[in-house]
Amino acid sequence: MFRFLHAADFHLDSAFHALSPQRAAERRRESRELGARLADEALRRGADLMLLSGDLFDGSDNFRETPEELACGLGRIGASVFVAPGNHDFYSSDSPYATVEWPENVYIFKSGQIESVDLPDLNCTVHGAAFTGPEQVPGLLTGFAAPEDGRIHLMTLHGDVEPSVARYNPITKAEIAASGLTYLALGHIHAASGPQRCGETLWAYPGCTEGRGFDELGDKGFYFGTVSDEGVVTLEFVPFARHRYEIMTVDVTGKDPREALEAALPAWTTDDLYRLLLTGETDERGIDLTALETLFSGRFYALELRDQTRVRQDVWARADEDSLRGEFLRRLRGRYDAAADDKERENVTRAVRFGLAALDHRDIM
Ligand SMILES: [Mn+2]
Repeated sequence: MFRFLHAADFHLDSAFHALSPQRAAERRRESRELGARLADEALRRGADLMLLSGDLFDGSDNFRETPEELACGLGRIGASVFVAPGNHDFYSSDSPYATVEWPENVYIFKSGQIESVDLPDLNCTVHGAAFTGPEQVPGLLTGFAAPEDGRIHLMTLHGDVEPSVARYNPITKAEIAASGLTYLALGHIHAASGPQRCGETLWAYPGCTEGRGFDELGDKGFYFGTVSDEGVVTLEFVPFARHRYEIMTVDVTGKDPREALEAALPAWTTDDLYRLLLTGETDERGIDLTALETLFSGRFYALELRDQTRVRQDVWARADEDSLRGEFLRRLRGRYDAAADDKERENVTRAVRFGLAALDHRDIM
């Protein structure tokens, strides 16, 4: 029996454009600690090998320290580490895989041909290949079949299973089924796939280790796997991200927005980045987003509030009045009813709020 850690898509040195410059710098700094954190985790769990399936770096113009610190962290593990470069960190003579000194236990696949490394102590062979450019159109797994030699056969690859467009190492399920592999450790897709089976081969995407935006929500991490002597693989997903992205919808109809938020939020959000969508109906004053942000922002790593509420129906009640207010409401009501979509209704709602505030000499929020 042996144990392995499978991770991918670190995208180190991502820019984090959507964050404040201070938060962005902090997250880039944190991301440089990933190698050390993974090493601690691999040592604590007694991993016998590590499979890293590409896109470890976001691009080719890294801070020099980033690959150096990753190399340093991985060197502490002692166990063998296998890296299959992907489309963002493809192998070339000026990539960090060539320019940084990697420790002896780290094996980097460098070519667009499958290479195989025997690990006799584990009765195992690890196969892999690299992207050598930003795209890899011929599938790297095409025609591959592991020898029937009684060994466990693992492979690490960056690639796209059954893609609609073949740009990033297209892999068919038939090829996986014909591969004879015990486990195919993939990278490229940023959501964890769960264990998948084609023929006798188990395969999975662990997803990215850290979400980078509101399109990468929830827990992110890696797979920790066990291979029995009979070649049965079990996978455990290990959440490992420092910060999670979450989108939450809070209906504030008939409630004080502050209380509605208090009731809806989980107890612990300090490390996480939240987008809170306020929905439902509000009175003509709407929601004071700035005040809410001041109240709540300290509870989050980063907070984004969006007002998607509609103005309550009774706001229109005085549309029959023979007054400036009545005239204003009648005109806006006409536009609201004729609005083609939600966006337009939202604009009319905003106009109603601003207009009524002006008529009542209230401050506009
Ligand atoms: Mn990729």
